[in-house]
Amino acid sequence: MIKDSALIVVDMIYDFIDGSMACLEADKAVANTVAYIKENHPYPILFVRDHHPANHCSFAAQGGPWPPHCVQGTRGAEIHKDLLPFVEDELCFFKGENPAEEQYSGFQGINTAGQSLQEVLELMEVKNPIVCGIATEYCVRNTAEDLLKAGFKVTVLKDCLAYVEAEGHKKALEAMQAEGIRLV
Ligand code: VGL
Ligand code: ZN
Repeated sequence: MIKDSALIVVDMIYDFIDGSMACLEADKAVANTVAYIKENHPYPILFVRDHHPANHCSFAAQGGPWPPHCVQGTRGAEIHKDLLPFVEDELCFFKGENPAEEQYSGFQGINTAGQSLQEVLELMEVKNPIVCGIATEYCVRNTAEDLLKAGFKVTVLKDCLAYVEAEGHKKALEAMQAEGIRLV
């Protein structure tokens, strides 16, 4: 395990795994994340959760690009059961709750105590966050880039990612690497 680190698991949520926005390689990404956690005992483990109201602006009915997904109170908004043993409520950060705003990045996600992911990382003196999750092209990339901009040294676990499109996944990985995000 890397010193001063934390694992940030992004949107390993049913709608991105087997639901309305099922992503490629999602089962593998979840299994590899569980294996990574068991082998490395990363601490802390933070979870980002896409968590939309039913009328969210990113849904097609409102003119957005996506089918309804991760709607608050539905199974599709829940974290995969294999990860639940590692979830602590105060380390879950919700995003996309404002109906009028798209929010791909988990960086400004908020826990139920009202603390942001950024704030909690700083409180825990995390310097070297490790990111995995779904989808590479959207939430993973935006979260990793926001961390980098804020001065964190960022690592992405490339075998623990799922994606909307193979080509977009590949391009996002190349872009992140060129920006200084470490891929392992
Ligand atoms: C995401 C599309 C819509 C993501 C969230 O987490 O990558 N993508 N909402
Ligand atoms: Zn969303």
